[in-house]
Amino acid sequence: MTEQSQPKKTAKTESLEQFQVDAGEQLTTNQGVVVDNTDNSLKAGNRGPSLKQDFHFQEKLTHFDRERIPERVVHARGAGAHGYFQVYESLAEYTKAQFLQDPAIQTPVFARFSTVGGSRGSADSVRDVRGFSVKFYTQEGNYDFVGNNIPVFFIQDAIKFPDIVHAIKPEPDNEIPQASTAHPSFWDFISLVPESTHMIMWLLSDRTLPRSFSRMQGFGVHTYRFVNAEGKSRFVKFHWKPILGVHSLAFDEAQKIAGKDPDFQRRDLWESIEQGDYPEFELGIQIIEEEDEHSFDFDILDSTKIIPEELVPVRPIGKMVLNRNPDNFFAETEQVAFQPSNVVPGIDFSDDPLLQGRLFSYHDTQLHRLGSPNFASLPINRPVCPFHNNQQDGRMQAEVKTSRVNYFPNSLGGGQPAPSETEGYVHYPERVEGHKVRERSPSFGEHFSQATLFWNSLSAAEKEHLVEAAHFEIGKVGDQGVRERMVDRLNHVDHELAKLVAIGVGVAAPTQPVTENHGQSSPAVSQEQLAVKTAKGRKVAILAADGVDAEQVTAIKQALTEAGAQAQIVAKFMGTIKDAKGKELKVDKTFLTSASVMFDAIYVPGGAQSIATLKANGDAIHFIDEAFRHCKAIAATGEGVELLKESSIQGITLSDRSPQNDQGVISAKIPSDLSKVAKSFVEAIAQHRFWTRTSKQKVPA
Ligand code: HDD
Repeated sequence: MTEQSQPKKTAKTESLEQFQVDAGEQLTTNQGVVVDNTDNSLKAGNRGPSLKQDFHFQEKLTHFDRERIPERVVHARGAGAHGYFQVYESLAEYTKAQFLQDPAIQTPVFARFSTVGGSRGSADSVRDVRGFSVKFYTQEGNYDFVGNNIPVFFIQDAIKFPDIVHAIKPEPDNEIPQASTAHPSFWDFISLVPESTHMIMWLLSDRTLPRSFSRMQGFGVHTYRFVNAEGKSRFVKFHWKPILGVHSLAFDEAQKIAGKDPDFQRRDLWESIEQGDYPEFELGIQIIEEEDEHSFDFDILDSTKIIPEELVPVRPIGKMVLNRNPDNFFAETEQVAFQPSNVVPGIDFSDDPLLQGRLFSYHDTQLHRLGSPNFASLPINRPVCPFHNNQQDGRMQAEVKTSRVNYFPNSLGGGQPAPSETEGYVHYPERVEGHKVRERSPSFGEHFSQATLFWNSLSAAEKEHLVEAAHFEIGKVGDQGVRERMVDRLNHVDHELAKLVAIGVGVAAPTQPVTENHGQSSPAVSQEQLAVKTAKGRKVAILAADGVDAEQVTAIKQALTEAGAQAQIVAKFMGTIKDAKGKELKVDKTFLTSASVMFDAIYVPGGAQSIATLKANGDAIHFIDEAFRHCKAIAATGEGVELLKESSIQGITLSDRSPQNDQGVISAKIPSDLSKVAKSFVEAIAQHRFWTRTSKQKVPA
């Protein structure tokens, strides 16, 4: 990145800089004593036993022994980035939150994206919900948005959270499986908890296989409140939309990536920021007037329900840009502590029983995970506005509080720090009454209608993927009773769906629907509606060997670069290859260090010798077969078309003369106009995937 394109420093960058420590020149102990030798412990004789007085050894080893802290009990695997948020126009009508008033203000943020079930070292690309957390460092204190890439949740009441998480996590006897819901205890729980039905429809959909963190939505899930300066409250739901559109991996691809590059999404986030392709998300809100609270046929406090965008449109209010990678993973991404209870004046809670429990749980978990009530003064968690109170001492208190008083009221400290009568956070004075009961409101009682709405809204390809996911997930359950209960559950959603799933999981198909499908849909939930046709940020493999036609490579590569995509030459060995005229071309990856699943598209340039070599290389053929199976754009020019013919791809017309584009396979045997081929290829890449490619199942990959 050039010096000029370096992102502007934010108040948070400056706050973090105070704590930055460089590697230094001399190795010292933590006490600052210079170390003369760190390779040999102190011994009695050079073959003798080690000595207890070796303070350097003791310090080095004892610190090492304590390097790990407990991982997050959920969302342990994640990646973070710094950036800023800027509102489009003042939202004073709805909220007094200061960071939502002025379009000129850039509020620093730190975002963390995560999987839910896997451990810290698990793979990124597994089928799972993704966490979407944003800490806004506002001038009125930290506001934490702690959401997911799915707008609903498994359960309605926080008291069931330990149960659902136990069911999701590896089973307690053998700790199998890692980072996967495809196991008996998860589906056992789901099959007994009807309120989870809507969520598992989303879980089985492509939403849980995002292509990257920058290509997925984020949702606040709960209904929150906005409160304006006059004290008027309205309900609000939050939605983040990625500027690059919502795109997913193919399931088989995601599973293979988990082995080939377990850091796939973390790497993508990191590299896109390093390259200056900053991930951007637009924040939108749905506003519901207080008097409309009960005007829906579901309860807006029920986190297993969406408010369909057709009923309440989403209004875009601002944009987040992530433009700086963390300096230290542990200090920032691991130690960042998100809490839905971190709100600023103008943003308040609703009575959603799931949210209410979260308001307790996150603070509690940070105390355990970070080990001290002083976690809030860790560099990444510190607000950028002044903060003072009488909370004292505790483990790892790093601040030296200089005041003589640490209580309120006081006279010795001039009565300070004192609460403000004008600016303080005032909880919305909602009127509440009722008996103390352990009950669920009857308005939370209907569990299938929105699951049906979701199913009805999917495209044919999305439905096919969902059924395949169900075959996989429920098919991994040995217990016939659980599988039968799940088919029965899906029969409450849609009869056809239940029949399609039943075939794959060895259960007799239900003969009758439980209820007729209501036939309603909400197009906004289909991610095909949210796809953005751009080749920006896409990765393209150019398969080549000695003798490749460099003119073709250059023309296509240039068009890809102009479209914001990145092209890499993949060959048998690292180093260089020679083009047909003997000029050297740098190899970026080999067939061993990469795989088709790490790219969005493939290009095979001509050159008789290059193609003859690739034809004899099973890895090159497999590259093409696999990319075809995963519905990716493929282009071939000149003799490159011969390599496609050698592969197992089928059901596609390949050109013997003028450029041809059949279902995303672009071929030009006689490439008279490379710019036309390039244009067609870029358009195909921008389409992301050709999910409906008819013959894909026949291709072994
Ligand atoms: Fe949670 C972490 C999102 C329900 C208890 N949750 C956590 C993170 C995200 C979410 C994104 C990771 C934060 C980070 O990056 O550090 N959780 C959600 C959403 C929920 C939800 C969108 C439903 C709408 N969670 C939920 C409930 C409870 C928790 C009902 C408990 C009552 N969640 C936790 C936790 C975690 C957490 C145990 C683990 C690590 C952490 O908090 O910091 O407290």
